[in-house]
Amino acid sequence: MHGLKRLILGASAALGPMVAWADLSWSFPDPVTPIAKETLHVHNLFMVIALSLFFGVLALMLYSFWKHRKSNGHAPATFTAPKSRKQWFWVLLPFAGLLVLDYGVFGIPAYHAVLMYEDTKTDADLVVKVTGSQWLWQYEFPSEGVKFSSRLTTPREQIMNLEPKGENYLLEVDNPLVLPVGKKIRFITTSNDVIHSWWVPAFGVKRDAVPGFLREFWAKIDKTGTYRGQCSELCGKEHAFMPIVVNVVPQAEFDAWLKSKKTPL
Ligand SMILES: [Cu+2]
Repeated sequence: MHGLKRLILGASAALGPMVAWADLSWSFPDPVTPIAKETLHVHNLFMVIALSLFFGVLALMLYSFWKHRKSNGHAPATFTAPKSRKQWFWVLLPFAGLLVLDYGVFGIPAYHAVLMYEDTKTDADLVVKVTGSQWLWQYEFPSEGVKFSSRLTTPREQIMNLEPKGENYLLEVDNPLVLPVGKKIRFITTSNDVIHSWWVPAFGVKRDAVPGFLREFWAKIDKTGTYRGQCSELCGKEHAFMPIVVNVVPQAEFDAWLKSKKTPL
């Protein structure tokens, strides 16, 4: 069989099952905030461009190897550097192309996404303070005087493999954070002890909770539902056991929940 043909057949045999296996649970969760949508868009754009470049260059190289092979009468070149204008042009063209890609095609959307991520100062409808603690999360609505903690409820038996694991294994808590849908929420995060990190993938936000510092991020969640996340900064032996659960509900339901949290039991 011909070398190139064999190579193409081999590559498609290797990639074919991968495409069939590409199950969406390996992909990103559905984005529900402007930041999550923006970062997913940026990711997809970059991937398409980077993969096209990769396969384009690879195809050009393979074609060149095959076309200029020794058995076809080709001898190695003797020059060591470009000399003519035409050679310099072909040397500098990819370099210029990469500069445009990096600073323009990739740089501008990436810059826009970072600016958006940091836009916490203006027009927030609600402020939530998130405090990481070994090994639970504390949530506070400072202007409402509401404060509570949120702990893992997965039974130890499931963790020790004595019982079958539940549907939301290690992603379930006693007191989920409740937030209103469609409102700009400003989060302020800090920690009581070591560095933790508050991360809900569907919101597209992940921010370290650093002791002695206040850090910020924001989310405007478009869809009601239950969203789950985890501490994503190694914070000690129970790092895996401090999940995040957020119930996003309509404003009226949120108001009722907040009122019930204010009432002393
Ligand atoms: Cu932690």
